[in-house]
Amino acid sequence: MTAPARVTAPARTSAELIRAEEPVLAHNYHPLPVVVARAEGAWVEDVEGRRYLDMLAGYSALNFGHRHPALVEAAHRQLDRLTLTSRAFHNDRLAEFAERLAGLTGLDMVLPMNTGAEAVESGVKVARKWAYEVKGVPADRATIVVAADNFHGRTTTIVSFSTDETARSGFGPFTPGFRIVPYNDLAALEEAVDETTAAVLIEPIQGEAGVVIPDDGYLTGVRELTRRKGALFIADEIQSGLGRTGRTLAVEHEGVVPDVVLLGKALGGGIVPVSAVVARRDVLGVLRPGEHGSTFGGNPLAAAVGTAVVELLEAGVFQRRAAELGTVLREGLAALVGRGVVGFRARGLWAGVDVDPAVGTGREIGERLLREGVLVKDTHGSTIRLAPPLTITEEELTAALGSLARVLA
Ligand code: IF1
Repeated sequence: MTAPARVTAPARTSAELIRAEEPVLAHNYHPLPVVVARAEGAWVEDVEGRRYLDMLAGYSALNFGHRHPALVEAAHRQLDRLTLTSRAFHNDRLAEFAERLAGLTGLDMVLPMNTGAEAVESGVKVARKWAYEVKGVPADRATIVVAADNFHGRTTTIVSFSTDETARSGFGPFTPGFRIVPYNDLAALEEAVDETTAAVLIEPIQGEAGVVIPDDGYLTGVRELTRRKGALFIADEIQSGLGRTGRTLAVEHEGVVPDVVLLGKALGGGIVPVSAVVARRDVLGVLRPGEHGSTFGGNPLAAAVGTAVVELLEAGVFQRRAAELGTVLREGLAALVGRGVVGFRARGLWAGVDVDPAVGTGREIGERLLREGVLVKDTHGSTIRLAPPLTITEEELTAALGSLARVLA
């Protein structure tokens, strides 16, 4: 990587930059002590030039690696033409983005937004409106059923249905109309879904919970139950989607087609925030002009990058890579069970690894791996998440697993 030309004031060191943040940046994160300055592919470089293998990939927002050439090229090309019009006018990028994203997911219609939480909020609003106008639920009586240990974002409505006290406490009063059932429990879902239910909103694999994969048949059961009871099946694929699990969408592992799919993170290629609600026409068709919107939703720069992301996924190469390298990941983790790892869950290039608490907390393992030149993020307790870019090579993945073995020894 060529370092950019130095500008005016002498650059501050990592330590100086970390110190400078303290009085002026809200403390809503506790980052590992590394200050990234450059990145390419699966590798990041800190201010002092130390290199690290990125095994977090922006929580799956960097599925195509840092600065994928095709995505950077699409962004540069659009930056030199048009970046924002608002939706008060059409722009020449949005039709193709919507057509190709709908085609990729097998659904009919797209509502373009920016962050994952906005896609989730938009999905909640559309499901409620569909319940009143199509299903005939009495006004303001619609319920949405969600799973315990969910993670769908940080807005006040979304944390209203979180079961994580850290995400909720201090942010009330909360939005009513949500029912919480245990994940992976069809009997509990059967009981919670009734004539007031607009939708069931679940992650096909629970990310923040620690890459929790439901039993085979669960997603099929949710699909059958929601169809039988006339409720929408909303799959939050913001973290699990776009190649991460070895398929375009994680629901494909059971051949299930939801009524609504929520996408985000990697849809923006790690360059701009791009999210979307993709759904059947009779669901998104409930929205009429003026009823929902967003200043940046569907902007031409986002649409150009989003289209380039969809183009990367259309051939299925990244999905196959994630599936193939996923075997290397699983075998590597299986070899560590009993050697510091007490259990793991993995699908494609995505794993939740439960480390023996006696060996260390997730945070401590992250700090040790940092010193080994590998970046990971713990989820809870002694569980770490592994989610490298799908462009990682087998050698890089094997090296990362070797580092994990060393820090667990
Ligand atoms: C943070 C967690 C992951 C998501 C799913 C919606 C959203 C997310 C399945 C909202 C976002 C991010 C949020 C980010 C860290 C990361 C995260 F640790 F918070 F839970 F990935 F697991 N649905 N997840 O995973 O998307 O609004 O953030 O674009 O809050 O620190 P967003």
